[in-house]
Amino acid sequence: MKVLILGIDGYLGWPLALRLAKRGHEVVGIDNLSTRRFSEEVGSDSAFPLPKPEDRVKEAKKHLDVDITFYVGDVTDYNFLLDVIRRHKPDTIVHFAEQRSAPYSMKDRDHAVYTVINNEVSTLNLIYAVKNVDPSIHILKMGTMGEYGTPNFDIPENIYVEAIVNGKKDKIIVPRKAGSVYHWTKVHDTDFLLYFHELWGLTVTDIMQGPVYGTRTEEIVDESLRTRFDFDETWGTVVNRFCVQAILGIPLTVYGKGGQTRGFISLEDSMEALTLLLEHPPNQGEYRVANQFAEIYSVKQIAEMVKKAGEELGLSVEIGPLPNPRVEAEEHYYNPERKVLPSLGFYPKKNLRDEIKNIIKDLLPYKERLERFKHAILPKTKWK
Ligand code: USQ
Repeated sequence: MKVLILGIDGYLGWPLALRLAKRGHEVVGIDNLSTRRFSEEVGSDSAFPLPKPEDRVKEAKKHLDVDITFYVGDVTDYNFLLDVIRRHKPDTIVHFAEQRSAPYSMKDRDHAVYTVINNEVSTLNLIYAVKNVDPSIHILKMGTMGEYGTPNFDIPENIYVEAIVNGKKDKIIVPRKAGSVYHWTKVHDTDFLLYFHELWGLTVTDIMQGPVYGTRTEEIVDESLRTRFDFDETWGTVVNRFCVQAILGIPLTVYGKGGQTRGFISLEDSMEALTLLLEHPPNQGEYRVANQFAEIYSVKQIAEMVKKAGEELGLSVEIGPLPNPRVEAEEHYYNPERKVLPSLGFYPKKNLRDEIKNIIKDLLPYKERLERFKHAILPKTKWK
């Protein structure tokens, strides 16, 4: 299979490139390196120093004997995207090339507008490029469980659901209620993808993924192959942040009551799930939704697990609840359906409890580097 990964330099993009290349697929990627710049903008950096794109490709060749083509460029530049697709004729295009931070999108008007323009234009460019070059290309799009918010119903794994509105039954799109400008852009992506799928018969997998955690995948066999790892208030996600806080002796920043519940997945299992979805595409012209997570936990439960794991590794860890800088339900029902991935043979190989220890162990050698960016950890971005 030939796969084009939009966003190849990111937390998920790079390990997916390694995984697919190692499995014998031809891998081409595009990235505008924006997360590197944006993490600098908030006074932070990846916990693991990142090689330049050309060095990443060389290290992949050296350690895994794979050839990856990496273009530095912007997917919001339509002609550039079109050129790459025409040149490489991929069977599948993976779309990760979006601004993926909720806090970044909530900083102010400029950051909200940037997020909307980047995310919507990249998705529309992809849709039009696929239609113009080859409408049979499978689009695998990274969405988010956060499109739905935290409704009081079991989140289905379909695009449509039957509903009775004012006494009359109809098929409606599963209701969505996002909790940040970033999350709303993912809702709009789904709306566009569905609309153009129905108009032009595009083949789409829309993945609804929960927060990802972890440092390891099977292909990361050398420090030079590591994927970026963020832990600051803007780019870090909760599990990864708590592990760094445990190392630096910062009380774990549980926002509000800590009953916020999400479906988590390890980096390794995310790679496994993505590979299954890529290697088992939907039928031509089908729109497939996949809820991608492995275990459901509340933020409070995660903090307790990180505290326990940290203490077992000799760290002294406190939990320090903070007023919630976000506006979100802090106690709620959460029960998303998950059938598509298990039907393809997916079962999670990792669990949060064990992976927390691995994350801490992998980060401990970088403690001095983490100290340098300590000031970027406590939350400053407020939703209100
Ligand atoms: N949280 C804390 N303390 C922290 C950081 C986060 O209590 O120090 C809480 C948040 O308030 C939230 C939950 O943990 O309730 C998850 O926050 P997060 O920062 O780990 O994740 P989120 O902002 O939701 O976004 C991340 C990724 C995003 C992806 C999403 C999946 O950045 O790209 O779409 O996870 S989901 O959460 O299912 O929407």
